[in-house]
Amino acid sequence: MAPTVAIIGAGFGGLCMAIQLQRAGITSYTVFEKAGGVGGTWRDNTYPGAACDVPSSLYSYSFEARRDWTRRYPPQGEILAYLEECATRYGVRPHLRLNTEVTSAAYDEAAGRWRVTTSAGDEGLFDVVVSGVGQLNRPRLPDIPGMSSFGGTAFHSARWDHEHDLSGRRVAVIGNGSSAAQIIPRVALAAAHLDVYQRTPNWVVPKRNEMYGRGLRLAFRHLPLLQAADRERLYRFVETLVFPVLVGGWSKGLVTKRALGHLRQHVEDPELRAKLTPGYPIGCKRIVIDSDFYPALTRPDVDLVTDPITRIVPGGVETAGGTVREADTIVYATGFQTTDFLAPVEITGREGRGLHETWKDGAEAYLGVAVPHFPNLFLLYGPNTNLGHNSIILMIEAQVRYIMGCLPLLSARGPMEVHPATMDAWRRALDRAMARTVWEASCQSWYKNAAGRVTNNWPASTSTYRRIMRSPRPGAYTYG
Ligand code: N01
Repeated sequence: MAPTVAIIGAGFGGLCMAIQLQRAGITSYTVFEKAGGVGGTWRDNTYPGAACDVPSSLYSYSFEARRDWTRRYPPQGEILAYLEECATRYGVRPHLRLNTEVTSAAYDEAAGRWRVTTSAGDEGLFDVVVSGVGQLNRPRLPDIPGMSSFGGTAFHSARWDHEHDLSGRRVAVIGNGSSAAQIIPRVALAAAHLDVYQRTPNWVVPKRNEMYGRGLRLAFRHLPLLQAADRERLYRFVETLVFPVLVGGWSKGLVTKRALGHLRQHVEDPELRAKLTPGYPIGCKRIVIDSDFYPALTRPDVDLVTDPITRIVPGGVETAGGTVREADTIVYATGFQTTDFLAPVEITGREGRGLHETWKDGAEAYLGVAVPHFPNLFLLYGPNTNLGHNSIILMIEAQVRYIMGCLPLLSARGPMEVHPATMDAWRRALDRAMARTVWEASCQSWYKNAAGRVTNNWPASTSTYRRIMRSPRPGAYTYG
């Protein structure tokens, strides 16, 4: 009999898992989704300018390549519509439990199954649990004194208040990461004045976001091989040019030069340019890919503020030295809680072990997918599987293929649990690879936890990951 599967989350990962089960004829699964619709991060992030900074050819499932993107870098609405279509086309919808948050999953050793409890107060038993909650699903508000005293309107970038009209307002955007870089040019157009609060400058490279003309769209639609070739070409390009940047390879100088050239081209004022020049190696934080960010900062109605924020006051933002800059609106583009994977779901494995307690020194998983003492629990986009350079969908698809390969094993041999010795060997290999990368030593980023351990990123090429994820090695697991 096919195993019963609980999937947590209906974003790119959870949907991919559901679709592959469906395609394999396994319909004994439920997708629990805390929100009212599918799409995950592409449903949550609706801020003005929200778009993907990964080329569209690489941003759909390989088995369902979308052929009518309107431009090279697709806007949020198109990606969300694509995911909604996929859920319908592959028959996932009857398996969706929307507005239902999984609050806990506990492994019942006697039954060899997972007891899944939801916010609706019900419980169900499943053979397998697959987490598709991802790494960027919980907004992180900063801890700045006085935030609650603010008299205007404030919200996080991933919870955009579309009722709030920015026209005629003084707006403060706190943060300058990938989200802020997309938001700032749009807000600058709408607001009366914009202050951008930058704590650390980012490396920025231009984004050639051409529209796909009718001819090219028709060609992609009717000549799938053409689009497949485009996908392959882009894949090879990022693997050979961008990945080496992250490990100090041949292209690091080239990409650094490109970023500095982009800054010089758009920012003439030497003082502003100096403020925007990063003091850490490129790639240590995620590289911002955007062509509109620098030009927006040179507008007369936009100021870049680099004095540290000391507190929020009812009328605005106070910086070191006591200067208060007035604001009607504050946008916290301050990122996500990225290192407490799977929080706040309470996951309990064998012998009452809590997952979060197990991960108190940093989340880790064999291949990013399996954790010792947690049989038949599989993670999508789990620890050490984020990329600094390529499409995360490639990683998710590799993980789903791998988990699909585990299903016959666990059906035949009983609940499968990665061997602690396998996990130890995996950790050592990861540590060796991580030591070559730019991430650990050179800067602060969302890739690492409070102790400085890089818990989020995959330290080798995407091709390497896809190769080792082709199929599970039965000897890596114990059964029963
Ligand atoms: O968040 P971030 P994001 N005071 O964590 C600043 C993906 N993404 O939402 O660098 C002042 O990168 C913080 O400053 P610092 C992508 O993977 C993808 O922008 O810590 N500032 C930083 O500038 C991305 O990496 C797309 O010094 C404070 C900013 O807030 C990830 O999402 C598009 C502060 C946070 O930047 C997250 O991006 C958008 C404080 N107290 C995002 N606290 C695609 O197109 C934080 N900051 C695929």
